[in-house]
Amino acid sequence: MKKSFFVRVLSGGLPALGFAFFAMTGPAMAETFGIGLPVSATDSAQRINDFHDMLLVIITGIVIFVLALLLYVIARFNAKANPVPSKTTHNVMLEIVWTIIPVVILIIIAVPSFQLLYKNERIENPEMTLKITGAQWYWIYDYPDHGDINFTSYMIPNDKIDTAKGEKRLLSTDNKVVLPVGVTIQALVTSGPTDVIHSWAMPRFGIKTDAVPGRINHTWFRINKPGAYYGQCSELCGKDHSYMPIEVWAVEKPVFEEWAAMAKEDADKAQAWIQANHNPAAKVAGVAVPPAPASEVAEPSVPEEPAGAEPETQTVPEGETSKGSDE
Ligand SMILES: [Cu+2]
Repeated sequence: MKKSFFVRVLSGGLPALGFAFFAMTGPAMAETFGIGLPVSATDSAQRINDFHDMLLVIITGIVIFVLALLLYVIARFNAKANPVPSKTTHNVMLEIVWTIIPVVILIIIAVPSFQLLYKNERIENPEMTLKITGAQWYWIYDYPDHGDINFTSYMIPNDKIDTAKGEKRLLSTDNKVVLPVGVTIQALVTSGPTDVIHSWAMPRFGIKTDAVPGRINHTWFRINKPGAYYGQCSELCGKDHSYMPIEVWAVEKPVFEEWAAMAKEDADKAQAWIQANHNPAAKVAGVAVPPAPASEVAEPSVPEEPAGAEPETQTVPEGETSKGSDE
């Protein structure tokens, strides 16, 4: 007789799936199934991931051990199997053991946990500074070491998202936070003097730092791999709390230097240049972005804005796409 679907799944499919599941590494699990922590982009985030994995092994062992004890007690000492219960009330050896073992487990957890805190908190010779200011509901970025570059970063509204450029709904911003890879960056995080508390969170960097008005918090990171990285405000800050994402573009150092030199003079022009020529978001999305002709790069077709206008319209790509589709 033909095996039923259920039997075939149980005998072949499930073990194969189970094997594939356990054979996968943490990063593969994160990318394939969306479970586990995001793939780390800094050593700090990697240390957090490793610590998490170690804890997972320990708690899994404890859960299995306690479950096995429970099952044994249920089977061995129920009223039917054990009609005459023992009257034992104390066992000195047992009490010492079940106090000492948990203490040892806690020490095993505490030592790497303090190491992790120490390593992730301490900044060793930062090579550059990024100042991050939270505002209702966008971010302001300053690069004090690069000629006071300053720009705001707003979420791209849903109807303007261009997936061909690798833009992501609710995550992509008009101006990107361009940063170099392999450089120790100290981040000074604060909030506008008349604003509320925000929080600059970047999961793949292992960072979440509160932006508090009148106070400067600091953190640091060193990005290992070029790419587009996304984060969100992580402190309830008002009605558009969920619409002030963070988009970091990590690029090679020479590209960053070129961008910084340009941004010092004209931040909008530099954003247009980097978005046309070095778009890591598009590479992630599997779309190759052809470099823009030199003429366009030199003079991006941004309409002049009156001072104080909403910065939503300041990106160049909009102009480019409408030009392409109309003709
Ligand atoms: Cu916020």
